[in-house]
Amino acid sequence: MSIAVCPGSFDPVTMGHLDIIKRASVLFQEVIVLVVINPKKNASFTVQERCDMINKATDFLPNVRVDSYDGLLVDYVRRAGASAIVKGLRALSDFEYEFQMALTNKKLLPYAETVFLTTSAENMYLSSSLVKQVAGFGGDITDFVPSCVLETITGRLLKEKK
Ligand code: COD
Repeated sequence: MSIAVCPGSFDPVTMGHLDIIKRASVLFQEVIVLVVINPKKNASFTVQERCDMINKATDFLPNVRVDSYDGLLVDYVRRAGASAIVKGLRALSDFEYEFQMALTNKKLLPYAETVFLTTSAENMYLSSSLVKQVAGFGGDITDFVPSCVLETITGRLLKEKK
């Protein structure tokens, strides 16, 4: 069985994330979307909220499940029996950081491959921080996030700004 892990902060999930998850679900028999807890990052949504939103947004993908983790990614990948880590690449600016992580992960767990999926053109500019910035000022984020979680995200981010 081919299992892939799709890790990230997902604070919050965007259409860019969803596109990568959807495309990974075609390539692998099982995809685990992993909300990685980074204590250094000041998150707007709790881990549970982020997992709930991803669960909702990926409800139509039967081979996708959501989990959270607080540790080294390769340890989770090994324990899950996965053989791949799926990442999205937006622009050259992502490359150096992603390249460094991919090489480190390869060193730590040689059999696991990092698979990069290039962003779809319409999501190239999209990031969770951009969503937070626009929504925080009351801007329209309808095209940026899955519709089923739009209200949760706008509600929270507007309140946070007040
Ligand atoms: N289009 C395509 N892909 C996108 C888009 C978009 N618009 N937006 C985001 N993505 C991709 C990102 O490139 C990334 O691959 C993924 O979606 C998640 O993005 P984020 O921003 O939610 O998550 P990050 O980049 O903050 O996640 C970093 C990790 C949590 C994966 C990383 O820090 C990690 O692996 N941490 C665990 C600790 C560890 O093992 N560290 C050593 C690693 S070498």
